[in-house]
Amino acid sequence: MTATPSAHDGPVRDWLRAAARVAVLTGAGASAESGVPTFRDALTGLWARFRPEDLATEAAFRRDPARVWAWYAERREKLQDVQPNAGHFALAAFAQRHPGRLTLITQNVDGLHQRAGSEGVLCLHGDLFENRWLDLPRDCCRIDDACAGLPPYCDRCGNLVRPGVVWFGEPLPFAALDAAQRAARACEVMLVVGTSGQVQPAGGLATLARQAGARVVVVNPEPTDLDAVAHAILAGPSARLIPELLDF
Ligand code: BJW
Repeated sequence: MTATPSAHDGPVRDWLRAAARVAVLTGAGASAESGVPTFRDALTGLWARFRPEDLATEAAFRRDPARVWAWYAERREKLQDVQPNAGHFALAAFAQRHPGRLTLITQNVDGLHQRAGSEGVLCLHGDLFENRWLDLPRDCCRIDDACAGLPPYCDRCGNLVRPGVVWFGEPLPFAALDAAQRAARACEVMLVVGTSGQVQPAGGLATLARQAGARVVVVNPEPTDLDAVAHAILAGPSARLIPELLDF
């Protein structure tokens, strides 16, 4: 295993050039340089200020829907002011130059990959800008006609609208996870970008890729749970390293 601060040192660019199939798994760090807080950074991460069990579980929403709704509404608001960074754009541009070669898998719910122009992004943890019903919708539940409220609700049955993200203890969207697992098994190189690797089953994709024979490359300024799975670690920020890696 090699650990370097530059994409130009070491073999990673050669691996990428030779690979017919590349999978990229991104996490919150991929958006950090856009100004979006990560979850587990000790000082600025969301979980340094909030407890996930108070805000990112279905039980928390049922207990205090107004509080959870307000927290997500504030995050949506802040995201209106941020822009994709050079890492997001480099991934989108690479996919356009090399159709069919790159599968982009993200744990992020911020929509920045899509805003940078990436298509077919596999969103494992949903989309912060989508809404869905808390309980199985009945005939009366029409999301576009939900009554304004904090959160909005169905005025016939009282069903609540919730953010379309995946909370702890909830299953990931089957189609996205299935496609991500297939991409992990099929790729020759997997880039693991800006994730602590602590959350499952997303973090397990790197192990899956390695077991299937792929080179695994971690891009992250800090040590992660997935370093042990990696063939190479590029110890730096993704907005600098991803454009350097994918410049062909
Ligand atoms: C930079 C950088 C720069 C900074 N450049 N890098 C097996 C073992 C143990 C537990 C489990 C298990 N399987 C399942 C679990 C439970 C749980 C889990 O994993 N818990 C662990 C935390 C212990 N998993 C689940 O509950 C999942 N569901 C599930 O498994 O369901 C099973 C089921 C099946 C059938 C029926 C029912 C259930 C769901 C997980 C959902 C995660 N949701 C969240 C919130 C989304 C909504 C929201 O935004 O509020 O998703 S939690 C949060 O963590 C968010 C993220 O997507 C996710 C991952 O975080 P990420 O992206 O890695 O961020 P950080 O902050 O951890 O790391 C950032 C990194 O960036 C750091 O390394 C920095 O160094 C780096 N960085 N600047 C590059 N410039």
